[in-house]
Amino acid sequence: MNQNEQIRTYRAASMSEALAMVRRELGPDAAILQTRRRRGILGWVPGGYRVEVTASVNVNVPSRFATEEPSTLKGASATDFSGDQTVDGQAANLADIVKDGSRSGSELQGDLQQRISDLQSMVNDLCQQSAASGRQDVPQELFQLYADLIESEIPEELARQYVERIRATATPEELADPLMVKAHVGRIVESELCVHGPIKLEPGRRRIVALVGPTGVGKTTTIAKLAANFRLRDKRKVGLITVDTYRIAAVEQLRTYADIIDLPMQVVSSPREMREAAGRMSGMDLILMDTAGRSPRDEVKIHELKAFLDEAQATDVHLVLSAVTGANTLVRTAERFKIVGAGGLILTKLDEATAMGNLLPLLRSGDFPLRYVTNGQNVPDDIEAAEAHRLTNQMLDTEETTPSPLRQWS
Ligand SMILES: Nc1nc2c(ncn2[C@@H]2O[C@H](COP(=O)(O)OP(=O)(O)OP(=O)(O)O)[C@@H](O)[C@H]2O)c(=O)[nH]1
Ligand SMILES: [Mg+2]
Repeated sequence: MNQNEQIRTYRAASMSEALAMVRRELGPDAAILQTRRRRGILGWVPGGYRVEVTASVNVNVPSRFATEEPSTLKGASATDFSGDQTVDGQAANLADIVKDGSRSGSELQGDLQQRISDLQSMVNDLCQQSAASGRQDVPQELFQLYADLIESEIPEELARQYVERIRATATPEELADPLMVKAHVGRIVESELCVHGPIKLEPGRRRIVALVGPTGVGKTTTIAKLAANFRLRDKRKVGLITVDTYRIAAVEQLRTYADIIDLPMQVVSSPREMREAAGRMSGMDLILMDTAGRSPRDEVKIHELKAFLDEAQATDVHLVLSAVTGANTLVRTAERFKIVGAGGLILTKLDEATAMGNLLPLLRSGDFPLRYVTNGQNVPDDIEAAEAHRLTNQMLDTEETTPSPLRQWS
């Protein structure tokens, strides 16, 4: 067996199935190095799995549980384990049963099933003990807070930091009251959010606002919402430019909105045409520029986009991201779009998010001040100026409020 073959991973629908595979392929001396359970539907689809066991026959480590005192295994199984009570020991018992030629087929099968089920509950309990020991640094009285933060999808490391800060700064009265603890963490989170609120138009100063971002996040729909509100509600002179000529449907999508709201619109297909198009709209208060969705991994396309934006001399480049995106992807994607000068943020699809703690790492990084959030497909209504207090409540799930239409926009 070469170096790569020393450690193997087995996936199965159940722990007993996975352990049986380990035994069959690596034999009874194999050490179980790690077990993982997967949430979700994977175990129920054909070929899917719910349990992953990493095992080795050659790596010279004892089972990671082998050094535990037998007392720490108390309750690992209701069965009376004879002899060695480690996972390795139980695996050896299995081997003895198999080698014992005096047993009938059905006896052997029954014994094996019993032993495998013992082994399964032992591994389950050890996994639980192991998970619980990882939580030891969360103080008992703040465990509910920690669990709530994780439930809100705040990344674990960040949740621990908040718990630590609360432990260091909260008064004993606060610590005794879960609502006060939640309010305290709310104040910390709110103070960290980088939120700048809506675009402010000044008389005599034309703004060119471009929306950029990955495909399908809601750029065009958000342009339509912004345009309709600035034009119809605030009575501003608004023009549209689209550089999304990659799809005919994209141009038509924006043109439909331009016709309904009665706005001038220019279609630009090269950086050279951009300056002329912007020139033709010199009398506007606000030019909103729609761009084609770009994969954050496609550097060539992102540089192409930059050439258009430079030519337009855009005053604001806002990155549009969907709130239904993992915390790490949000941060990495935002990083990639810095190249085009994106300095503001619009978060879309808040209505589809089941939790919002995933937004926190990006919003507290300070690099992308949040300007708007959108919460539905309706143009022009489903957009709000970003507001730190409200967003904090949504993220921590501490308040259910429906804003009035006026507060939504201004
Ligand atoms: N639920 C929900 N859907 C939204 C929201 N904003 C946009 N959408 C929907 O998201 C889909 C994509 O919206 P578009 O505006 O075409 O997205 P885009 O970023 O312009 O897409 P590309 O130009 O293809 O990159 C449409 O079905 C929109 O109705 C929102 O806030 N909530
Ligand atoms: Mg679009």
